[in-house]
Amino acid sequence: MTAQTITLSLISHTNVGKTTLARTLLYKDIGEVADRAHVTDISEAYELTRTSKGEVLQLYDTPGFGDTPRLWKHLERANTPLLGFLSEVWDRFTDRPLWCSQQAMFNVREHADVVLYLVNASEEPETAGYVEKEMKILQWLDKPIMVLLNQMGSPKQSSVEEDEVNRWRHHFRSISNDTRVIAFDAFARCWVQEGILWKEIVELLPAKQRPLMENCIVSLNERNKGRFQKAMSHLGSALGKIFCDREALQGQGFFDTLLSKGSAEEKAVSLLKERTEETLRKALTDIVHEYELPGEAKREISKEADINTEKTANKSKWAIGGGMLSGALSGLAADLAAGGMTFGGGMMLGAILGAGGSALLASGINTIKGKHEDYVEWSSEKADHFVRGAMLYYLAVAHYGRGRGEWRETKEPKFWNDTVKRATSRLHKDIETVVNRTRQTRDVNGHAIRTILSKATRDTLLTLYPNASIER
Ligand SMILES: Nc1nc2c(ncn2[C@@H]2O[C@H](COP(=O)(O)OP(=O)(O)O)[C@@H](O)[C@H]2O)c(=O)[nH]1
Ligand SMILES: [Mg+2]
Repeated sequence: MTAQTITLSLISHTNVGKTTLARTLLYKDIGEVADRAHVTDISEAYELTRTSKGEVLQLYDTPGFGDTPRLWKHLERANTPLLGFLSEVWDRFTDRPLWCSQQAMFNVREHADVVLYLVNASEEPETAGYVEKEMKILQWLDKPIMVLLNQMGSPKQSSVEEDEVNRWRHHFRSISNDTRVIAFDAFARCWVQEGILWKEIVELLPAKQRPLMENCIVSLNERNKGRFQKAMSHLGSALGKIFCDREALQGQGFFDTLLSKGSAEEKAVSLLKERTEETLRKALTDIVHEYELPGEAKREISKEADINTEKTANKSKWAIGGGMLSGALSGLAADLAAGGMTFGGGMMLGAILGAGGSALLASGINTIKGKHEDYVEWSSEKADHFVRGAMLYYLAVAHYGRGRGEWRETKEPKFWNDTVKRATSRLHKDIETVVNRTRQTRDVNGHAIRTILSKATRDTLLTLYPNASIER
């Protein structure tokens, strides 16, 4: 360790989620994770960032405290509790809890500039008796302590989350008056929360180390900003491509329609939709990988969307006779939209493509009588449904801690939906204008859409995390 390094030590009771959180922060599969005690039995350092000047922020994943009542009794008996305990020899295999506790304490004493003490927030503060004793031990080691609440469950509205954090703050105040506590879930954390943690750490460090930490933060922010911009770029260009896409209507005889072979519009819509699905799926997989998550946007979800196409086709059949395809689609969309885009029965891609909330259906189709040919394209009128779907998907990926394993689509909290909807409603007219311009200028890379999508997403993240700051 050099003077150019700041060291954070992840400490907790065993099995709370240190290694999982380390993976989430490092965007790497380090160590071993399992739902049992003392899986990690030696401390290991990993680089969180290295600046161009060689300054390093490093994170130690450590073995957890174990058998805290016995450990505590042991410490109480000794005259100089820490020295006594740390100089004793514990067997790594036959007395794993005390060996691991000792390793964790060595690590803090020798290396830590700041201790990140992780707590399982799915327990009640009052019943997690080991917390108080472990905090006391850490206080003897005399390093600044930051408490992180892990296992918070799925993301919550900021006011609800704040109430929960306050309960723990209150509890920690009885141990030490100035303990800092923030929510930091290993499974469902968002990268913007990292900024909140780094700011807290600056304040905990001695003044002479702060400039070094500030430089490391610049480097960490660059990485997060880069990922955000790339994700917006993948989604923006997908939307650009989708809105510039059109499918020509092929001529069709009266008997084809009579024999239910499908109208020219239906065929064209189906082809357009297929390409749209593929474009979206690819962009969604790209953002999953941008966040260094294993896995991809799955095919099955597209199948789910296909079922809806089926329904659409049936529903629209009578209307096509009257030459009102887009009207039929919008009518159905209105029914679906009335319930809002809930994720009750659907998955993320499904939400964009048709299941549950139906952005595609809601977006509607324009049948255009062109100069040379007739064609269908997505209507710009409700383009914000697409934008909303893309934002919801982005939120899901940005909250998917890598420690959780391979990317899977999950039901997402309803308040995201409401927050995203508010952000896109405010920009409704602008989105429509941008989409129309995208078409006129054949902006297939979606530059203009990306700008408005980034704005709406940034606004949403700041609504979800009012304490965060996001650089432009
Ligand atoms: N639900 C949930 N489970 C978690 C979270 N973090 C860790 N876990 C689980 O808790 C268990 C212990 O995790 P691990 O990282 O090995 O804990 P460690 O002993 O503190 O390093 C594993 O089964 C993890 O999947 C979290 O934020 N939420
Ligand atoms: Mg571990």
